[in-house]
Amino acid sequence: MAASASGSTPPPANPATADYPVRPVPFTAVRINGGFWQTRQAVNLAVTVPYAIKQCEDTGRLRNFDLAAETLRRRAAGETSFQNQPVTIYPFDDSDVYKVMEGIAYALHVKPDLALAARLEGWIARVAAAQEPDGYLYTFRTMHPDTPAHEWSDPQRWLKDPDLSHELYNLGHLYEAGVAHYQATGKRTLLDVCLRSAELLWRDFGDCKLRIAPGHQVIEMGLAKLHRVTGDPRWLALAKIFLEARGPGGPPYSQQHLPVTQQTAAVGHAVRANYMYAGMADVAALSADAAYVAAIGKIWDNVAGKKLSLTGGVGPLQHGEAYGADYELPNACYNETCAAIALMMWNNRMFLFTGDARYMDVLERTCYNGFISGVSLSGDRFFYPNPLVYDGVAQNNHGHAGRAPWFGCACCPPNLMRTLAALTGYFYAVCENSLYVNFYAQSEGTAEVGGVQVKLTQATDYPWDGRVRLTVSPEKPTAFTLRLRIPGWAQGRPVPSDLYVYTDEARPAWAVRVGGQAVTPALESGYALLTREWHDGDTVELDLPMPVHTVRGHPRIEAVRGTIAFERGPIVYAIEGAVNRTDPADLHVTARTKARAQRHPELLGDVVTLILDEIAAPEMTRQVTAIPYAVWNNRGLAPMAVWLKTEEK
Ligand code: FUB
Ligand code: ZN
Repeated sequence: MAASASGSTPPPANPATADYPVRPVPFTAVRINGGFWQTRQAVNLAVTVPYAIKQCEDTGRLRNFDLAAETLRRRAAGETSFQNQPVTIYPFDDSDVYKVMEGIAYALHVKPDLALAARLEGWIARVAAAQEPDGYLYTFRTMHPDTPAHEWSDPQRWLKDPDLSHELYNLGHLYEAGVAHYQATGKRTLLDVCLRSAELLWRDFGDCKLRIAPGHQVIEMGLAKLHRVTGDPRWLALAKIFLEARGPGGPPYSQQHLPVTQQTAAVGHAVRANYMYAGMADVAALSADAAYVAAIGKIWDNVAGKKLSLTGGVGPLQHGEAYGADYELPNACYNETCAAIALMMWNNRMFLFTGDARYMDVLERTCYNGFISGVSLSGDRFFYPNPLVYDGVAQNNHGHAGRAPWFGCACCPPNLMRTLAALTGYFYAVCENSLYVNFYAQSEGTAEVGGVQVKLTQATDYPWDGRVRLTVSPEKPTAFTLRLRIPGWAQGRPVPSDLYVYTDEARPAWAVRVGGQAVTPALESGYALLTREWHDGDTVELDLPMPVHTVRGHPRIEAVRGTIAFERGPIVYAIEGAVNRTDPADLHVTARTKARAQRHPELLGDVVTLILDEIAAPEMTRQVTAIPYAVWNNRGLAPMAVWLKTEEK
């Protein structure tokens, strides 16, 4: 298929129809217009997007594409031994450019910007110029074709992908960007690059039956998106080929130890793992493969029951950036930002399969804690690992103490940027005559239920206040079931397992009113069901009380024995040494400790803090202030802890 520089090629013909039973309301149909996520999204657009663009340009990530293009040009012109050297460290640096492009595409939807759109087209032209005539795209090899430019790649294409070449990983991110750009602009400039690349994959892996297991997953989700947007069954078949190529006998690090349908626990590199589970969900949804669903269901039970940090982070081991053994959840954990993002993707897909709120409960926990912790309030400083304890000095953030301006291995910042730009895609979903409300946030959106457009307006100060006023306005009176997620935390369960429990007795009841009248809806799979004929302007008021909870970990989590943590609503709290003039490691929660919530509009971008009275400190009892975990290290370096020792041993 020929590239279209003008972007005037007609749109793909047959978008795929078979898919998840529950369909997400696209992020483009929902707009955040106040509160917590508006602040974070505004900073993302105003600061993080241009910052990530500049980093890709200044660090040479984009230049690698020009160098590859130059090699192609000069060799085609007869300089047959011409080669360029990459100007960055890793062969997967191409993927950062693709993730930033995807984020820009989403950002253009949230806020149209002609200059940004033009800049993106300029980048696309540079990427397209680096693509070899047969569709191959991987700058480190193309610019330096005679011998490997990096020890991770082989003279032959694909052969080192099961190990570390990241050729297919880069393409997975390229495909996600190409689809996002096509959907944002209607232009095929990047999609055509993707399709030329996918045609090559089909020739090599489909027709020629080369079988290798991608060393770093994400190509599966990328191919599923290509399939969705084009309706071409080959892209789905390729995704399945790549999944079926895994195991037995390969390294657990990259989930190649067993065939995917025989895997029952989360192992190895957490980003690879979670991307694979999400990819399996996509392939299962698009091809009705029950064996995949059964496998990821068991793996999910293993993660939610034994491998999830309180902050919703996963992959605690620095060595291998990996999942640990059951209950191996150290506080000085790794919990890469990308692993949190991948976990959100996977949980969203589990929800779309089942319509069960527990997956959204995990997604929410990750989102408000171990995900958004990855970017500073200023939008230009980042965490790669997201530990639950910090000593105030360690250079544990890939060589930096505290939040870093960027990384040599820069997977996390652009991943965070693209996720935040499209966050509203998690808010609502539809299945037949049911409309699911998963996120509570000041916003307005439109969902289509049974062919009828339904406008949804939320007025709320969530996550600081659990009262939500939802106005439901169908374009004509329509009967359907509104499913309001009643978070596990509002039902006395921090997580959908026994991994963490609340130790306090506070269990205030949640309540719903429709048109001002109290109702007692049935609860099904974590949703309060409101079935009626809805009329323009109908109101639903949800009240999710937010007492301060104390949390204890499962006795088998060694690191948190004899400690407790504090939560309120979906927010996990941390004690930061700077304001409290002490190392949280020296503090003890006593039987007399009382916690109360206090709103601080002027602090840390507007937060609710917890005032903890009667905390035992060396030689005295005192008051300390806990802040939301996600905003720690926005005021300089200081020790931090989520889990505090209790007086009783
Ligand atoms: O290997 C590519 C990316 O770099 C991974 O997703 C991250 O964990 C980091 O290792
Ligand atoms: Zn990362």
